[in-house]
Amino acid sequence: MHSLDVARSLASTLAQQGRGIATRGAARQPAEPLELYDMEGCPFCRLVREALTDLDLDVLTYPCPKGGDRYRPLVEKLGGKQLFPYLMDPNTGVAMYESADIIDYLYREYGGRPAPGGWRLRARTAASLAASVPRAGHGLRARDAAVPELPLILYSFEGSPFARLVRERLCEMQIPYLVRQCGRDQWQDWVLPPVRNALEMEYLPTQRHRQELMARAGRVAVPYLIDPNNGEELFESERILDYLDQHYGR
Ligand SMILES: N[C@@H](CCC(=O)N[C@@H](CS)C(=O)NCC(=O)O)C(=O)O
Repeated sequence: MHSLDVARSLASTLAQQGRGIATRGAARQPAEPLELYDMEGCPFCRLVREALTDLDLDVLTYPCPKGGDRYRPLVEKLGGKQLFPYLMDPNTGVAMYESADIIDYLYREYGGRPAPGGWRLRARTAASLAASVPRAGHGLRARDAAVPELPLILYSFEGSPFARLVRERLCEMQIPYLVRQCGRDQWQDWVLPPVRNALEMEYLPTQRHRQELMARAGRVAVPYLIDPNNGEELFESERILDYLDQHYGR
């Protein structure tokens, strides 16, 4: 069952046509993490998350699935409607709807370069819509769950088929989490961890959170979840999903 989910998530990644995997970094990092009110299965939110991976910007994600009652009312109070994505930047006080405007803002404010051409193209939105299809509604609807006191921390990058499964569950459970971006920035990052191990390849990550993960956990694999509420830390999407169900599911 889990492997079928992974295969369907991989189909999503393929529909993204390579976006949301590599990072080219930001010209400057925000002092406070950006805040994104998001639905994992929403094609417009996906475009914003792809830009965040490209820019290597961490983001505090507040899941707003359909039927969710935790963060949706706040967005309506602040911006006047329940429409997602909605970005809040505590560093500048800027808050906005509309994926294309958010992407322009992120590149202008932090990228030090204009948003790559094409973010506004219909073809790009269509590809993002196509990426939602294999996941058949996952990461869109709320399910009953407890809310942790502190947001969880997830080492992830947008295009990871394994991390997507975890983000979907966090979204459905309306559990806030801080994404530590682990986009690939050198060819060695493209060699999957089991292959790296089998080849006994020396792997020296250069991306900041990959380095952090190596120092912290002894290896680099995404997703990696830290639960600051009880000190639990774990690799492996299937284990992480079980953990979330056991600790926060109702
Ligand atoms: N033009 C907007 C479209 C956003 C949009 O339509 N988002 C949908 C989800 S995919 C939404 O928020 N629907 C309202 C809801 O789910 O309550 C953008 O690009 O950000």
